[in-house]
This record gives sequence, C-alpha cells and structure tokens, in this order.
Amino acid sequence: MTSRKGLAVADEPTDRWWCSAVIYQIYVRSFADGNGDGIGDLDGVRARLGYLADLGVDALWFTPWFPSPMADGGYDVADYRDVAPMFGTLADAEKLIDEAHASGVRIIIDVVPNHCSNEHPWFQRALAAAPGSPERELFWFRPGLGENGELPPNNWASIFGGQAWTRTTNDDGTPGEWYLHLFDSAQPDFNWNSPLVRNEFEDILRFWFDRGVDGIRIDSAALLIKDNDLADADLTGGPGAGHAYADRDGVHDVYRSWRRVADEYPNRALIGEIWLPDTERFARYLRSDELHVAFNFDFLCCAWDADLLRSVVDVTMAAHRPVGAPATWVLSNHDVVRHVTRYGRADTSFDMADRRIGTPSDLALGERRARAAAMLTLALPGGAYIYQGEEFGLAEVEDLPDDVRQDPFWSRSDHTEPGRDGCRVPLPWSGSQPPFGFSGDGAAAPWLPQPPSWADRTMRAQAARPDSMLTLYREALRLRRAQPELGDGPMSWLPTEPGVLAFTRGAGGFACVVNVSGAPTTLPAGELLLASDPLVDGQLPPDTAAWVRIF
Ligand code: TEU
Ligand code: CA
Repeated sequence: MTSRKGLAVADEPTDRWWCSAVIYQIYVRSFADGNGDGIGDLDGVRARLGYLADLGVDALWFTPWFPSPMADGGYDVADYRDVAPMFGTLADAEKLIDEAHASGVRIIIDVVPNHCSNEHPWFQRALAAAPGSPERELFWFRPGLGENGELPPNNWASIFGGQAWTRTTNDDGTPGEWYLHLFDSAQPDFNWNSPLVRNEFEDILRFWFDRGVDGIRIDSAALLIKDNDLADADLTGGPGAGHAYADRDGVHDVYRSWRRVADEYPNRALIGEIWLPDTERFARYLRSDELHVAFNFDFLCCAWDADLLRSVVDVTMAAHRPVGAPATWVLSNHDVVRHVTRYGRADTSFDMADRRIGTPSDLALGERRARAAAMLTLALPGGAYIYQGEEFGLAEVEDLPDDVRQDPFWSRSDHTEPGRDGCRVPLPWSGSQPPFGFSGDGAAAPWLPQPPSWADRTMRAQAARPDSMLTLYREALRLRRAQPELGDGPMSWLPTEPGVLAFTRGAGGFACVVNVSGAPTTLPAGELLLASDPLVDGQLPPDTAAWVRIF
C-alpha cells in the first residue's frame, strides 16, 4: 500500500499522514444500503470503496458504528467493541478495514468518551445498584434538591435542550437519584475521575488499533471533566478553565494518556472534536504529547466574506504554529447545515445555537460559492475533510416531514428546533427516483425520505457531466495529489484587490485565488490548472476560485 505522493505507508514510522490527508466522512446510516432494509451499512460501504478510492481521498472517517439504540444516531454507544447489527458485524468491519487498506485508504473511527447509551451494561448495572455504590461511581448520580429531591442537583442545561439531569426510579417505584447527561437523557455522562473509566477507554483504543484502525475521532473531546462540586454554572460564560464542564484543564491528562496508547502503534492519529471560541486554548489539545489534529470549526462557521475568511486562516495558522500541529479545513459535517444552503443565505455564517432552518437560500449562488470554497479548502495548508454528499453538491433537506425527524434536538426543543436530520438524508447514487440507488430494487424505503429533485444530483448523473460538482472534486483531488506544494507546508498571501483571497503555496510556484467580491478579478500570470467556474474574458468572475501554476 502506498499513500499520496508515493510514500510507503503501513508501518513507516516517519509518515505523518494526518498532516496532509483528505478525509471523507461517512455517516454510515445514510451512505449506502447493502441489504435492502433502507438503512446504510458496512456492506454498502464495501461495495463503494472503489468509488471512494477513485474520488481520491486518503482516509474514511466513520461516524459511530457500534451497537446502539440510536437515540442520537449512534452517539449513544451500548458496546464499544462491536458493530451494530443494523450496520453489519465485527467481521464486516475487519474486512472493510483490510479492503480499504488494500486500496490505499486509511480508516478512522469515532469514539464517544463523554457518555454512553443508557443501555450500556455499566449504566444498567448502575441503575440496579444502590446510591453510593461503586457501580454508580462510573457516572454522575446525585440526590435531587428540594424537600423531596424533586429538583435537579444543579442548573446545567443539556446541549440538546432541556435540563442536563434525569431522575431515576427505584425498584419499588419511588423516585430515586438523578443522573447527569450533557446531551440526551439516553446518553449518561461517564465520571472521568474513575480509573475504571480511564482504563476502559485505553483498552477500547487498543481494541480498534489492533484491528488496523488508523485514527480515532474523539467525540465531544473537551467535555469529559466536570466541576466535582457540580456547582450551578454561569450559563452565560464561555468554555475555559473555570467552566463547569467545557475545556477544564484536567482533560489534558486524559489525552496525554491516549497519546501514549496511540504511540504504541505506528502511524496512528488522534483527532479531536473540539468546539472552542479561544484558539489558544484549542491549540493546547494539539501539544506534542496530546492529540495530533482537531477540527477547525472557526473555518466551518465563517461567513463567505474575504476579510473574515482571511482572518480565520491567519488565526488558525498562528494558533497551530507554536504547537507544531497541522491545521484542518472543514466546510460541513453531520451536525451542521449543508454549506450549499448556508452559502446561499443572506447570512452565510453558521451558528450551532441558531441553525436558521427554513431561512430563504439561493441554492444556485450557494452551489457556486461551495465550488469555490472546496478549492479554497483543498489548497490551504494541512488536512481537509469532505462530508459525504458535498461532492454531489447536496443542499440541506429543509422540508422533511415532522413525523420522520429523529434528532433529539427536535424532541428536546418542544419541536421548535428542527435539528440535524436535513444533512443526514441517504445519498443519491443513480436512477431517476428514490431511493436513487441508495438501496437495491425492492428494498424498504430509505430511513429518511430523499427529495425527488435529487435526480440530477446522483453520483451517476454527475459523473457524466464535466461541469458537475463531482467532476470538480475529482479534478481538485487529483491535482492536490499531483502538485507537490499542496497539503502541509508553507503559504504566503499575495496582494489583491479588496474582496479577493490569493495565496501561494510552497516556494511560490502554486497559487490559489478566490474571488469573494462582486467584480471580476485578474489572475496571476501562469498556467490555469483548474477553475471552479469558467473564466469570463480571461478574468476570474465573482464567487469563483482558480488554481494557477505560476510562471
Ligand atoms: O457533537 C458535539 C456537540 O454537539 C458539541 O460539541 C456541542 O456543539 C458543543 O459542545 C457546544 O458547546 C458530537 C457529535 O458530532 C454529535 O453528532 C453528537 O450528537 C454529540 O457529539 C453527542 O455525542
Ligand atoms: Ca442496510
């Protein structure tokens, strides 16, 4: 197996593949259905490994594939060492890992350390055990406040809405202690003060590294350590050293020990999901004895505005430089509004707290900007992420019927926040009507309905069109592998007209120009390698990007 740029991979100790990798995110449930039950699965992925290798990505990140009641799309894990029957078997996962490696593609899995499922055997045992028992010490059980314990132990709120505590019921039917859940009530938080919890997760990492997994995406990585006093939180304060549970200093010990586990194996990467406003504190997770990389959500949230984008790039590079970690660039994932929709709105930024589902969006404009943004993303220094379906130019599905919505954001907000289902609709592969090749003939309907308008968005339809989003991604990924300056390495800004981003890579032989202004702009002299839309009179039109080999 060889990686991009011909490095020998597998067990070569010096191959820091995560520094330049293009990582494709697979939301398993919605990628491809191999057995016709309307739910994506590992067989469906295995059947499309050829597509993914041809697309030109370096690694696949799988959202959680473990057994789960699916209260939060699998982020409620009942067994960290197996595969959900709806997705396949552990043997299927092992086959998939081997087959991907054989085609030169790495595998990243998603480990959820902050919480498990309420069906996890440890939580079931804790529920059955008495208050104060060692079983309950693995979680956060507390008596309630008020005369009869009828009030939650503190004022913490669930990130999905409502309170962060749920009251248990004793065997005799009387109300019992409360337990903490920063997300859904089906996701009890682990107590990371417990050495058993710490050992368990180190063992889970080894379990998957032993099976050849190349990287671990760490879910909600900044939330593990709680204020031991469980004092009321200042709900207006941001994350940081004094926050009740986000980004507390103690969390770094956990990742130092995870790094020691990863370093027992060659070429394994730890990837943090870390949403933090303070980039200096964010970079602490990337010190040389902690995580290798983390998602850059500032870039994802940034509006389509040249000055703001440039400032995010500068702040990102400045934050990563002192810790020697590579940056990453992300436009979409399974938690956010698809960026074609976002870029077509009047406000093109993304805010987790205000997703603005149903806001008017000019999708043609959004797609044009998404094309340019893809080229920007793939030209910046470091690694890049692609969320499944962005290479087809899919927009957010904003008109899902309410009765199919599954995201706990929807149920926990009293049906005021539609949630994240609209970016999780099963992919269209071929054909002119649902299920668009997501499942085979005679299959059950996809678990979320696909819009009939996706007929011209299928992989098959786009593969045949030179001007499609898929063709652009293929061409950009092919060029990224062929241009020696791309991936990790230096960049320098070029002087431009207002509203234009332009930078060179490496020693200056490669330039990326992104026109975010309303007027055409001139390209540097050289060979045009790729443009996200055609040039007009030799000029780069608005909302268009170009890659140029400079003479
Ligand atoms: O998302 C984490 C998440 O939602 C938080 O990072 C949150 O936005 C932030 O802490 C607010 O300050 C991950 C998964 O990506 C998501 O799909 C899961 O629902 C969630 O964790 C729970 O596991
Ligand atoms: Ca299936």
